[in-house]
Amino acid sequence: MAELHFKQALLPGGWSREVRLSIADGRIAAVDSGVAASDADERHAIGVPGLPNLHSHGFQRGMAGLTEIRGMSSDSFWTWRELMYRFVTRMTPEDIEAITAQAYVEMLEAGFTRVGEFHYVHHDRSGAPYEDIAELAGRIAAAAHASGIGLTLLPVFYAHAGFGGRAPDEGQRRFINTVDRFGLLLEASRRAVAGCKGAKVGVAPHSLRAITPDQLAAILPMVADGPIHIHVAEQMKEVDDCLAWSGSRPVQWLIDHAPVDRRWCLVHATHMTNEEARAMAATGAVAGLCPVTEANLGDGIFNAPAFFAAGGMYGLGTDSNVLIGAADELRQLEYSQRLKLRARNVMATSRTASTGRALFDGALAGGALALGVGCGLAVGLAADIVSLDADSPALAARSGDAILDGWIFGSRRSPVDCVWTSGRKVVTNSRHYQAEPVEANFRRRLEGLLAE
Ligand code: NGQ
Ligand code: ZN
Repeated sequence: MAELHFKQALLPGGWSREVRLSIADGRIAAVDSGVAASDADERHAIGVPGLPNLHSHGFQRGMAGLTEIRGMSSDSFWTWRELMYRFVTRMTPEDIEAITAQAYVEMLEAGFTRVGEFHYVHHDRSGAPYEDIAELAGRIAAAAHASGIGLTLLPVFYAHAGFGGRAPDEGQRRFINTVDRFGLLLEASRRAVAGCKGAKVGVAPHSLRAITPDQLAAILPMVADGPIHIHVAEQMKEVDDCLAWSGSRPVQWLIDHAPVDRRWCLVHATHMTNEEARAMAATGAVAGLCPVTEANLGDGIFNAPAFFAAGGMYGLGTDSNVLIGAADELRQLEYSQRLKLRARNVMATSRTASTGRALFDGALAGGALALGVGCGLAVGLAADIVSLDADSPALAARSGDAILDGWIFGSRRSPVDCVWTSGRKVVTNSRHYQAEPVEANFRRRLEGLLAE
């Protein structure tokens, strides 16, 4: 049994002073407030729950900063996607594992303790399945295992290049499955994550443009429980194509034709009318917001006022992993709304006047729901814990919610000090215990990939 003591910690009911967390078998076995530290306790100043990162494509970390050069025609999400597809066609399983491990180490150092990996690169470079059809799912699991991050694997079903069942492009060959082969892949993926403690497996129809309604109906029953994730309404072209195909906008189509509920995470859901935002909030589905990537790709700005007024849930994803930061995602979410609405403290609520606290609470609850786990520093839950450095200048003389505001809005250097996942301490002094070898391997793999 390990005992951690915090001068102050954010518990489900709010901030408490002099908190001892007892950890057994990777879970929080007891939470005691108002108790002085004993000699046996490992002492820290500030404790907060680790955040879930509900949407990641780990391999895309390898192309961070490599797509910021202007092309021949005007650049867009779609020209970025061409470059991404080119990167995809080169990677070996070893490359994918090394790059993903680097991404996961960075996530842990940023304060994320669980990742939802939206995993769609399944096949070899020619597009043929590997001998073990879940070879690459196994590589993701290995990266998660090596880093210690909690894993919710979301095997992706991808079949088409556009609405109406358009034949897939050459650049998509590593993603493509039939419904039957996807069933086998899902089974094999469950086996592939078996060695990863606490791992969960959900399912992810990639997007309405990559599947048909019949395929969607066929794959949903393949997971009796567990999260269901889908990309939706990220780009205006997708909205226009969906309207041309069905007469409905994507979020509306999904609500009308699929059993959308709390098991669902609608990733991006950027372009919603007020009516769609209210309808989506009523389903209980989580909006998977990826503010840094959405800014990088020029997606647009989420319809926050309508969605949150209707009580909608949201969580955060680092998606393309162009920059991995929990505070960065939260800040970008708030700032994009401020710029659009020409207002301040948009995400603050009547319950929590502090914007940082409202952002943090929202992302914790929605992220955990979307990844199929519980959240917070509470008895019975996984001991996923982050300590913050009280000596960080951005946190000077702060307590309670002001700590979160200082971290999110005022820190240049991250104050994330130590991180525990399932009770195991994997980050100390802001550094992951495997950061060096993982980074060396990442560098070697990238040098090979980019030299080709
Ligand atoms: C993805 N990215 O799954 O990585 C997609 C592009 C595709 C975003 N939607 C891939 N941001 O559409 O085929
Ligand atoms: Zn994505």
